[in-house]
Parts: sequence; C-alpha cells; structure tokens
Amino acid sequence: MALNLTQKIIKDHLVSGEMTPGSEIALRIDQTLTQDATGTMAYLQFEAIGLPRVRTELSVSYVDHNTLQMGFRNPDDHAYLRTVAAKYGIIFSPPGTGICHQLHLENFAKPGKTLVGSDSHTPTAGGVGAMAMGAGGLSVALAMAGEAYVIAMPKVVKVNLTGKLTGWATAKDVILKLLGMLTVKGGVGKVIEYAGPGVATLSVPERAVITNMGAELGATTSIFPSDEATKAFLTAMGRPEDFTPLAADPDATYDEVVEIDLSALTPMAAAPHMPDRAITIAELAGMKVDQACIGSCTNSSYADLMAVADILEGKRIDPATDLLIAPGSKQVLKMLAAKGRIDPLLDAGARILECACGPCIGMGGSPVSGGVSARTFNRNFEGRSGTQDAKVYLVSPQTAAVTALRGEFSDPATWGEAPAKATLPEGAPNIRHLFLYPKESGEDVEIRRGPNIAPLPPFTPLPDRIEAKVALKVGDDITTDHILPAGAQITALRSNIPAISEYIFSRVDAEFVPRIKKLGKGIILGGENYGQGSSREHAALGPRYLGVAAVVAKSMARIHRANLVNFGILPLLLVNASDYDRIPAGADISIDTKTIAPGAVSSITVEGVGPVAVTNDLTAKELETIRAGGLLNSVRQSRA
Ligand code: MIC
Ligand code: SF4
Repeated sequence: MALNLTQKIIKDHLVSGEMTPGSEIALRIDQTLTQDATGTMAYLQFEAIGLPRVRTELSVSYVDHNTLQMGFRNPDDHAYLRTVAAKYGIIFSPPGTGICHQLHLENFAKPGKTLVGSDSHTPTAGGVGAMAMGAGGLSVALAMAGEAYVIAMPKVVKVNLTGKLTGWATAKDVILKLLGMLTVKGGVGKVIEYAGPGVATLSVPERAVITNMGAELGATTSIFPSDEATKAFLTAMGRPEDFTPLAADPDATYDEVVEIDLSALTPMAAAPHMPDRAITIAELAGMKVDQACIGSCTNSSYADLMAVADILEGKRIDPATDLLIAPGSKQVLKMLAAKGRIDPLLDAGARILECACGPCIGMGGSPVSGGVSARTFNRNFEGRSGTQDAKVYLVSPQTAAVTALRGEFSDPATWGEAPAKATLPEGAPNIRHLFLYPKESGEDVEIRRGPNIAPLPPFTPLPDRIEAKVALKVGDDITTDHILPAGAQITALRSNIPAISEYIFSRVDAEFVPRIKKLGKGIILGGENYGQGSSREHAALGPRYLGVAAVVAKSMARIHRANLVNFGILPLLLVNASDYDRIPAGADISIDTKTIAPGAVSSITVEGVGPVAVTNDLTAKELETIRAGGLLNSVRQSRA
C-alpha cells in the first residue's frame, strides 16, 4: 500500500495499535528533548520512575527559557538539570547556548526519527523530516524510560506547495497564511505534511519556521520530506552522515489536501491576540510600532539574521522604536560574526540579547504600556509579552527589520528590493563542544537540589463520585498562558508546584485561587479548544494540586488534554455545545465516575439544570490512568 511520509515513520515506530485515524497508537521514541521550564518537572518524574539511565538513543536537556537568574531559583534549576543529566545519561546544553529547537535542528534532529519534547514547538525538527511531537514533561519522562508514546493516530493533511516565494514573502508568511486558512483549531488530531514542487524551493531553516508554527494550528506535528535541501543543511551542520532521503510514495493518499501557491504570498502578520488572525502587512500601513523583536525558536536562524543585517546596514532604527534581537544559538551568532554581520545590527541601534527564548516567554523585553510590538515569534496571546495591554503582531524578520527602521508598519510595495536569501556557509562553525556529554556511568554523580526544587505532591485516585462546584467558567480558545501565565516571576517557580499553583488563572480571575482553596475542590467549565498553546504540564498540575477534579469543555487541545489525563483530571466534553450556556459559574455538579466508559456518552447532574450529556475521547488505558490518580501512580502500580 502506498504510504505518505507520516504513515511511513509511524509504521516504522509502531509498537501497538492500528493505523486508522483516531485510534490509539503507541510509538517507539528515538530522541527526547526538554527545556528548563518544563524539564525540572520531567526529571523529577523520571527520578520517581526509578531507572538508572535513560533508554532512548539520544536525550538532550536544554536551558533556554529561564536564564535571567534573578535570585537563587533559576540557578538552582540549572544546577539540578546539569547534575540530573550527568547522572542519567543525558546531553546538557548550558544556559545561553541557544534555544532548544534551534539547537536540536542544528545538532541532533535526524530524518525519519521520532522525537518527543517537553515543549509544544518540538515539531521544528519536522523541518529535516523527523516526526517530532510536543508533550507534557511526564510523557517525556516516560519516553526517556523507554515507554512507547501514546497518541491518537492522526489524520494526515497534505499541504501542496507550488510556485516559489518572491520579493519580501518568507516562510513566516507561508505559515501565517495557513493559520489564517485553518485557524488555531484546524490542525487538532492531524499531521500537516508538506509536499509538492514548492518544497524543493525551501531551505531547511525555512521549513523549520513552518513546522515550528504548526504548533499554533494545534497539529500533532508538521513534517517536510528529506531531500537535497536536507542533505545540504546536514552537511553544512557538519553531520552529512545523518542524512537519509525520505518522501511520501508517489501515489500516497491523504485525509485532506490544502493548496498554497508560494508565488502568490506577500508579507503577513497575525494580529493581536491570536496567531490565526492573519492580515497582510499592507493593510497595517501607517500603524506606529513601539518595539520590534527578532528571535525565538521560529525565526532566529542564520538566514533570518543575515536578511535583517542586510536591511539594517548603514541605517538607524526609528528613535521611538526599540529593536531587540536574540539569535537562536551561539552557532548562529558565530556565523554572523564570521561574516562581519553583527556590526550592521549594532550600528543600526539594535539591542543584542542572549541566545535564549527571552521576550517570547516574557523574560524581559516587555513593550511599553498600550504599545504595539512587531515580533518574529509564534504566539501573541494577550499578556504573554508581560504587558497586559500591549498589542503583539507576529511578523517575519524582514518585516520586523523594515518596521523598526520606519517606526511604523508600511506597504511592502514601498520597501524596494528584498535582500537575497543567505545560504549556510560551508563548514559552518560548530558549537558542539559546548554541550556537556554524560560519562559512561552516572553512579557517582550527586544531584544538586536547591530549595527551589520541591518534591512532587502525591495525588489520590479518582473518587467514585465527584461532587463539586464550577469553580470557574471560561470562554473559547483559553490558552495555557491564561491558565498559568508566563513571565520571569512565575516561570521561576516551575519546580515548585505548591508555589506556582498560587498563580493559576491569576490573570483571568484573581479570585480563582482563594475560591477553590475555600471550596477544596472544583470543576472548570471551558469553551472550544480549551488549553491550546504551550505544553506546560503545570497548567494541569497546578489545578490538580488546588483540587480541580474535572474539566468540562466544548473541545480541548491535544497536549493539554494529555496533561490533564497524566495528572488524573477528568476531561469531559459537552455533547451539546449549547449546554455550555445553561451551566452557570458556581453551579453544583455531580459526576458518577463509575458510569464513565471510554468514548461513551454519560451524564452529569447540574443542580438547577438537570442531567447534561457529556462524552469523552478517552481510551480504556487513559481512563485507568485517571482512575489511578494520574500516570505516575499507574506506572508505579504496573511496575510494582
Ligand atoms: C511557550 O512557548 O509557551 C513555552 C514556554 O515554550 C512552552 C513551554 C513552557 O511553558 O515551558 C511550550 O510552548 O510548550
Ligand atoms: Fe522559547 Fe518562545 Fe520557542 Fe516557547 S515559543 S520554546 S518560549 S522561543
């Protein structure tokens, strides 16, 4: 049977299950990655599993999110991560080396391999033809323990690329266009597979921009074939031996097909506050811009910053506009330096930041009150920048650079000649010596645990009956940034569940935490696409710690739903979306959990409303996990 690329990789890694869309499949995982903000929890959980060493081909621990080290918390986390890596056989990337996805692409991602990472943008590695998925920390801990990774067999969407990018259109505009077409829910349960004659015109770093932001479609992952461009990239990265050609069979079939003509694209933006609010830059012409930020795991490659340097060369940015640039890795920085391309950035007035996530996760670089910020990042959720009333537009590096010079958005028709695409230099400087590689044995390594590292709280099994109030009712598209905000102050508490739980829903309803503490338990009522965005499992762990027993919503995002299961919170779906309007905040709900069966309709009782039909998309195993009080409990039980 002819297979598409996604099916081929899945078939190669299938441990159990049927390859029919929607059914549960378990995949062998070759590689894992973690970053510090989710990694500490992942490793605390790996430790709790009790193995002496990871069982993957390769596991890497990156430190890129929390690099500010304001006080002891971040350095405590870093020291913990460094020593855990040495003990359990994991490569460690020290703070400042670069952003996990950029570094993984440059140094470790391989065509045809499976990768699970505790970060939603792990699909960046799909740019070289890896099947790379974002997951909660516990799922990554289990993958490190050699357990298969369980997902629903995705549908496969073919995005047929034709034509070629011209003028100022870039890879960013391809994905912004697709987001506009499919929306932030459009990829749920699907893999976005790129094909067609346009593929060959895109370099790996361009492909990685597109697969990275596939996360914003809610997709399981996104993937490109591995071809001559992949070979050229891996060769430039000094690892030609990692290349293998990979493509869909010529007569492969897909569940859906979407057409994009690259030649027809022009510079785009995603308007505040959702990545799918696609609009052309021309439509924004004349709007003043207070800040431009260039970087993040989406757009911080050598080619991106070379284009920026070309645009800024010999010019000064607008005096009322701040320009921040965070290169994706030290390799990118070194390549720019070797070509003498740092000077144009400095001389134009740009501020060069550390090679890290930085402003993307609200680690500094917040815009001015009510300000407009043009960012090359992938998320523009309200408040994520650290300034609640700022308006963030997601744009390409080229657009950000031109906009910083002019101090406002302007019509690309007035921009003149676009800079040429930079290709990676032969023998690009390599920074692999900066990683810390584990020794043969980690037996003698002492794990360093500062006071910021709190042990995981234990969780009790699911009761037979949940009697609780709707502690919070929220609308559609609630992101994990709503559930657990980003920013330096809160993210510093990622290794301490009791401390971080104080901030759950703090920006949505400051009374939520005191209320649920008083109630002792509660239910969250959500709209469509509840929990979209980040993979942070703290957005499930925190609510669980505070007593949230169930989330009842119209629909849920994949990674967050998996995190709810992992921590024993019941994810229920309203059969009739209109019932959402009938259930008020504060309503008393009773759920007979014994009547819940996998994928079956059951009923919950809402006081004053009566029975309300709910369903679930849980497999038997997931339901068992929830009944046990979470995955750690059930893994411990099965290993006992
Ligand atoms: C993000 O972009 O929101 C993050 C920060 O990278 C998260 C992970 C986290 O919350 O630590 C993600 O995308 O998974
Ligand atoms: Fe870091 Fe931003 Fe990428 Fe998340 S989206 S991994 S915070 S750069």
